[in-house]
Amino acid sequence: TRAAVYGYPRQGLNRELKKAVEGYWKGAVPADALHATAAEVRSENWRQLTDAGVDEVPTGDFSYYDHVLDTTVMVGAIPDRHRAAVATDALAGYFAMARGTQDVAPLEMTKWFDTNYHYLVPELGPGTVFTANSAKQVTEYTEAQASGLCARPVLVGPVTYLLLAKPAPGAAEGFEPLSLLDRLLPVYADVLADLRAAGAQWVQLDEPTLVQDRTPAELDAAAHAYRVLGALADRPKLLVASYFDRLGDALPVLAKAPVDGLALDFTGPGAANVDELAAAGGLPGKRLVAGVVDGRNVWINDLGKSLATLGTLLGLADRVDVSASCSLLHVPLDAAAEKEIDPQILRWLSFARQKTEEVVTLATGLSRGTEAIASELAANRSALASRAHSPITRSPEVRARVAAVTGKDTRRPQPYEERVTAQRAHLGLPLLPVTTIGSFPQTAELRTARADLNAGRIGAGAYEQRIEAEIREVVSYQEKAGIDVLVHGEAERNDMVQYFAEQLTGYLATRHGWVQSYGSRYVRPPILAGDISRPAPMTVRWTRYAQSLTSRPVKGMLTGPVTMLAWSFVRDDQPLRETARQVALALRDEVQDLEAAGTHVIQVDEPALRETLPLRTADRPAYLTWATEAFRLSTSDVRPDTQIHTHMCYAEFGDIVQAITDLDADVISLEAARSHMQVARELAAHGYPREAGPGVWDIHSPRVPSTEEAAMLLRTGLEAIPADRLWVNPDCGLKTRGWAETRTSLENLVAAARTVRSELPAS
Ligand code: THG
Ligand code: ZN
Repeated sequence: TRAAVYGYPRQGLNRELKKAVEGYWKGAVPADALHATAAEVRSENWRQLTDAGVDEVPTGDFSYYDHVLDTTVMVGAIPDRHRAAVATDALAGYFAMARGTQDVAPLEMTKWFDTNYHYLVPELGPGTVFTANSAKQVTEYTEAQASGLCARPVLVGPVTYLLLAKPAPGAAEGFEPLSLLDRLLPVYADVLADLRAAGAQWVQLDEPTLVQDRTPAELDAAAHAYRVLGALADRPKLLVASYFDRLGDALPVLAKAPVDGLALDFTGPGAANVDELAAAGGLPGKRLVAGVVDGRNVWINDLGKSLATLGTLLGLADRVDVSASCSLLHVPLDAAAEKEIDPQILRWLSFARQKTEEVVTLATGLSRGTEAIASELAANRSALASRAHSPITRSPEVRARVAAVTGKDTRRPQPYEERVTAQRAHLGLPLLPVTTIGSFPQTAELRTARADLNAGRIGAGAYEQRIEAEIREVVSYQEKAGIDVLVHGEAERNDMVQYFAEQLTGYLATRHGWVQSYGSRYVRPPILAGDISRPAPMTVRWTRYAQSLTSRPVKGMLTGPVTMLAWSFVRDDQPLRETARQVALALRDEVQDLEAAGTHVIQVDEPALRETLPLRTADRPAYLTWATEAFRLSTSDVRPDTQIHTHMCYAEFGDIVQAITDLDADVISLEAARSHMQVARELAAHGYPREAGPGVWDIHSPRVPSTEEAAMLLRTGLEAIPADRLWVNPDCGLKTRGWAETRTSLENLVAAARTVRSELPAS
């Protein structure tokens, strides 16, 4: 029995890689120095893994930006517009594909399954010519081998690579990247041969797209791919890995394929793989790598339970090895670095380093018997018991309150038709009212003030004065600009999820718990560790202050329960629905307090509603039911004339329009500028019965929209949404934009609203 890992965090102990990469972009770090930093991170990672006792370390999982982009380079699928840059300077060209340049657009970025990692979408067309470029894979393998390690290169598998791709610009309607499989397989064959020549015994091919619903044709393609690769004469042994869910119909396909091993996820919904594997007749003659340690959450493993699973699996395969369920890329590096977390709670937590140790312990237990790991098992049982019985995870008050929730608590008492009349009378807004999503530019001074507060260089009083000064500026600017529904600008928040987490009991913040979000950008997701309650109001002070400065309505700004869960590490000891209800009740109290403080417009953002959608369609209705219910639980206890807004970003709403309707918000603002009001049409097509503000300014780009351009978008919007239901707003919050472009853009938005209002027939 061997202990294996598929991937490890890439940033280094102190995010050295981020600093080197961003330094290289600025011209401050030469390419050589960047390469040297990268090599140090890799060798430190391998050292940690081998010190912990891992028998097979991964190579090729490391990346300067993204491993799917690395695969695009490996197979030579460079989009035409980037070819010249890549030919001139491979490293600069690589980053040009990731980030774009003045002249050339980057590859599109999207979420890696249902994680918070984002990958760069390959663009493939009928004319794509694949060529093998195994240099990165071979170099990293050779590097590990030279350190005397047993290494296993990890590649994105060919089927997954094609299924993650989108048709290149100009590809014919209906073109499917998967149709390129027979052209891609020879390139994989070349890479496998190169790795074999370099000495690799095993190579791992990751096929996580096979855990999603796949058509029979796609399953045939997978069978074909592994028939072809399996039949190669000169190849390493092939381990086909899947993760994030059960394999379902793909399991018998891979079990029958002429490959040497499968790696399966046995955590969460992947637990169903045990029965599916048994039903498929097991893996006679093959190696099974069992992902029994959850690779994407931060809780310690139940070692006894995992050993039982492993024991069952021993009867189903020729040989069983142990691993985490997926790459450890999705968890922070080291829980031991969190000196500020209560040691009683810290023993419940397991980050990449600790998960590696768990994998090794389980492999030892499986091969040498539980006596060999007796002390680890005892410590594990004690930590699990402490978590199960802690007052932190079991608050009788919170539990009683959640248990008392009834359907009535999740419905606004008045139908929408009554509310809209009361709200219009109360707010007295013009047609096409102008608002923003909530945040205003986070200036360097604000960030300095927050850093000064955290370092104790300034006191809370001085910090609060600084925030109030910023609010005064933001409010007076919005009045002058002619905006109708104002915001306070969120100067006091850095990451909104972190901001709320810090104020809720039961939530933990980490100090070093960085996880890669995309490229050089990282987040520190807070941890939903215990039962959630709100000891005191969280936002009322700032919203009330802003409202005291103006007679126009100021929106209260909150983050919704689904997004709070999606951008945190969630509890694994109760259903998500339960955690969502706890968070929703805390937000419900905040909504109440905002209303009592005179706030008549309250926005509860759910940018993550779409991205948390389960991978398999069969699991989606249950998710959407609890998700929309949690939103309503937080927003339904308000007067009819209090207007509830919500906001969502990163488009693709088509499949959740019904869920958006089920939120029962009065107004929704959506990202739309880049999809040219496609969103407005989608809402209209589904008969969305509420007010909506499809964004008319793409805030993800530094371009300032002209008045005429914004007016055109509004006119298009009016074709789908009637004038008395259309709002005017940017796509998203403005915190990443500068003040200069924000001023011009918002003034253009107000001018566009005035122009288009004047074109409306008098009613
Ligand atoms: N908050 C949280 N999770 C998120 C988002 C968020 N996940 C999805 C999406 N938004 C990810 N987007 C970003 C955008 C910017 C950054 C990270 C993720 C970013 N990070 C800073 C960096 O790496 O330099 C660090 C920020 C910090 O100091 O906290 O810029 O909005 N929770
Ligand atoms: Zn947004």
